[in-house]
Amino acid sequence: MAYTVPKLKDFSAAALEKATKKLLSALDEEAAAIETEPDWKTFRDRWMARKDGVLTQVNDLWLKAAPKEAKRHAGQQVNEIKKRVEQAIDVAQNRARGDSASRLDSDRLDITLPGIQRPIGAEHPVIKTMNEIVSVFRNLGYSVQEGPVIETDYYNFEALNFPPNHPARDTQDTLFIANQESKPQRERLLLRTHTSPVQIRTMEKIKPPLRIVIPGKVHRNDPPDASHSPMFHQIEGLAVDTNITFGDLKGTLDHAMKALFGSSVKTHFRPSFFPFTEPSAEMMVSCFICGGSGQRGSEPCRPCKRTGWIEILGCGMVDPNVFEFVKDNGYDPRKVSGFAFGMGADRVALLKYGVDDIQLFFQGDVRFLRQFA
Ligand code: 2NM
Repeated sequence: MAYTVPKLKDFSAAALEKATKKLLSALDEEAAAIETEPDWKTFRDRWMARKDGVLTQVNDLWLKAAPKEAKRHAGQQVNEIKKRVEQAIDVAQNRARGDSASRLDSDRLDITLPGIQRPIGAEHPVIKTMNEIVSVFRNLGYSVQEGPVIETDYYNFEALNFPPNHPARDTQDTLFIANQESKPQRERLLLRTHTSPVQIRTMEKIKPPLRIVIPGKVHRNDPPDASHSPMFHQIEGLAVDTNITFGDLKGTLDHAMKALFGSSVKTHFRPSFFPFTEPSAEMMVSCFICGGSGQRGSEPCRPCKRTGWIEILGCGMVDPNVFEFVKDNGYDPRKVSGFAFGMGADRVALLKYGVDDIQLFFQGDVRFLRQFA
């Protein structure tokens, strides 16, 4: 007859111990009879089921029902029982598994079959482009820094000279994390709209002179089309030292473009505006598709729209207001100066590979991606 948990009338130590002994011998007997996994599952559920398992019943009938003066001893017994039941279930499981495995080993495992080959994949064209750009700057002595994609308002805007409520913030359609209204504005979280917050984080950590590049994912609330994606990739660079000039900026970026697109490309700078640089510029490279002529044979050159120039990045001299936020780490705007630049890695990849739709980079279609392997 299967064991059932008795109600106790007598909660004395002797009576409890007698009842425990009886329960444990039933446990051992049932455990010894287990041979297969289904046996074991039934056994486990009979003893452990939260609703009406033997342990639950023991807890209700022997511990909860015990009078105050017997509680302590009943508790110890119930704990001991619980430990023994868990052990018995473990041991029985190992036996049930071992038995079924040894019966089936020869059927289910043929060690002479070849293994399953898993394709190892290849570098994504955008990552490949980022690595190439990074390596150009590493060769100039720049180091690589990374930082969080979820940023605070302070690092993404305020410390970069976008003051609260300043209209410059409207030019970057920011994705905010919801339900942050109870925090002070500078602590509110958002998806970084550029990798510039990492420039601030790095200047807080490392004293000048500094030469860094920052590759990474950024987000903006732009509707997707052939040239926009709400998630895209940026590479920014920053050089800070005594006496860094706009000439250093031009020489560095001109060299980088020649390394990336070929030694015959030319660069051209025209005035622009960014909140964190003054003066600011957009840099064009001569079109490496048509060689700057604007024509491909008798056809107009598409990538440069017949202008012979392609806009490739934004840059400028770091605004002294930005240095003010990290002045205490040696970035006194009266002593140091610097240049910074930022470019879209996806856009560079589109141009480099002659792809006409940025969405192709993010749809994960292997027929597209394997062409870059
Ligand atoms: C750009 C264009 C111009 C830039 C400036 C800074 C910092 F933190 F140093 F002020 N980081 N990045 C910058 C300047 C970025 O991207 C189009």
